[in-house]
Amino acid sequence: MVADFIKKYFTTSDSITKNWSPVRRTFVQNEEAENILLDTGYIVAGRLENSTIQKLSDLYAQLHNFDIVTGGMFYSVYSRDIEYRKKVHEGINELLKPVYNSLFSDYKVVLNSFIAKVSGPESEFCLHQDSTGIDETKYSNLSVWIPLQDTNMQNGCLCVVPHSHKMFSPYRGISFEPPFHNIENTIRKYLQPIELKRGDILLFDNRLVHNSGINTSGKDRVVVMSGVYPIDAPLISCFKDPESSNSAIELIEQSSDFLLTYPNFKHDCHCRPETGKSIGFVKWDTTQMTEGSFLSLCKKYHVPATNVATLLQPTPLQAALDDRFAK
Ligand SMILES: O=C(O)CCC(=O)C(=O)O
Repeated sequence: MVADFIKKYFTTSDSITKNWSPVRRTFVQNEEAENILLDTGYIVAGRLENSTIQKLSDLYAQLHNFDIVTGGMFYSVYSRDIEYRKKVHEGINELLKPVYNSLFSDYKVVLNSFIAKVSGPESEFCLHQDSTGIDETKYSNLSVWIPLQDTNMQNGCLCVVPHSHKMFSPYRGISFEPPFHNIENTIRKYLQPIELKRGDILLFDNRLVHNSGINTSGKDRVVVMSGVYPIDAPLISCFKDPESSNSAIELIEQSSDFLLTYPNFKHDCHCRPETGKSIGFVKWDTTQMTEGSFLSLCKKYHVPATNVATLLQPTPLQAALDDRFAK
């Protein structure tokens, strides 16, 4: 199937950009919500009951205790303790299954996780799009992001560039630089902070360019994040040889528990995954988008510049991540 698509669309890099656009999700029950997701890339789809928020907070407290003055981002999915990751996944699943059953149908949750932004100077999370996890020529997935306390600019709310899920590539991976690397300072000006109430259920297209700023609140900012896929969609990961700028992108099909069991999402994450089955290669134009092209896309989709860029200046941590891709 992937091979057919490659033949049909991937003859030149121009045809790729012209022909690809995000596919409508069939698993979101509310059509209007899916229209908004397809259009802007995010929507708040209700709020959890207080008792569920409390139980999620209790589960988090049972399993974690951070005491780090510099602050930082901690993802349960980065842990190499697979039993802990499964405990987090299953504990959250038990509490959120009824909620997800009311929002989605014919879906699967490939990952439930906690993300803690511990207050301190090293707690920024860099500007990025999430890696491809599905064949985006056939399907779209989404992320559910639920804060366990109100989120705002002080504690590092999520910030997104609306409509940016339509602007770049269906092939993204940690082993190759994103096509907006050279224009990050421009993109930052278009970040929209999404300030939420405790328990709000944010659905977002994880192709949106997003980040979250430093937590200066003095308290941990904790969220539950879930990855939701169409039930029949295989998981894939993308790998590109970092040594060769012209190399094709390899598509690797992974088992359905990949996000729960793969040990290297943080350690050695730039290496080719040791697991999975190679299902083909795509030649994708990975040249950098120009500032002019990005600004035209913002104009086309009516994305306004915001005033938050100055509050989200790259920190030393961001600079170190940027250096990784420096030419
Ligand atoms: O929770 C956050 O601050 C950022 C989460 C995020 O960007 C991600 O997991 O892709």
